[in-house]
Amino acid sequence: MKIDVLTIFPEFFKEVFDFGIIRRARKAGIVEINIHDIRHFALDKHKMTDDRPFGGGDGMVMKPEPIFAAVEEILGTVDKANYPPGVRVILLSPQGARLNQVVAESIAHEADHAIVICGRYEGIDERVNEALVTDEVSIGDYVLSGGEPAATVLVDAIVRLLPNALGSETSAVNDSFSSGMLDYPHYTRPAEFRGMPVPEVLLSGDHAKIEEWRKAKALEKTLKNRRDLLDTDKE
Ligand code: 9D3
Repeated sequence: MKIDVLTIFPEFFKEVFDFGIIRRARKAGIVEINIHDIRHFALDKHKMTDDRPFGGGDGMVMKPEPIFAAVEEILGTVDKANYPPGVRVILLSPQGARLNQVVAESIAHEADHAIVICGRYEGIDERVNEALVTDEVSIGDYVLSGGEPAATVLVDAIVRLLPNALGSETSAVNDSFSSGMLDYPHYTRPAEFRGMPVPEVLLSGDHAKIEEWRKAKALEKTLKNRRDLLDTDKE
């Protein structure tokens, strides 16, 4: 899979994709991640990427021309109807559909080329959305300063789902949200730490009882922290 990130802060991504699963996936050729400076595609001599909003109001809006130019150079077209199959142009915006595991899976499994556009300022000229974007995505209901931190989250969620990205020691099958339930609590040595013992059942060697305990604890935690995951008709 190829992922191209468009940003006015390319430095933001200097090291963030250089660790763990993403680093290994890049080294193994499972994913190629390129960061592009939107300013590089600005047309005017001052390399302006933003301008004042038509209709008035506070703040600045990202201009369409540099983003169209970037997508045209990367894809060879700005005609959404004729994008090659497997192309997704993803706009990260507070107005997007909320990212979840199903969205991440649909991108990881159906796309071989993702262009990720990071917004800044108050927003992006809506013609970018209309003409270029296939998926408008938010990572949740809180305010970020821009799309860049959201892009790191999206890329991470996608890359770890690519075939062979998770070495043999890890598995995506048991992940929270795949099961619709949060994970059970984990413990390692020492068996007693600062007066806090590990639950005795985990030391018992009784695997049926351990399984039962883990299911109960997962349910308990889900009820406490994420009641919404247990609702029968979600979203
Ligand atoms: C005043 C209205 N605000 C929109 C809700 C303005 C505004 C806030 C934050 C405009 C842009 C931003 C920057 N955020 C993102 O670009 C963003 C984001 C987010 O803020 N939360 C969750 N997901 C995302 S994805 C991109």
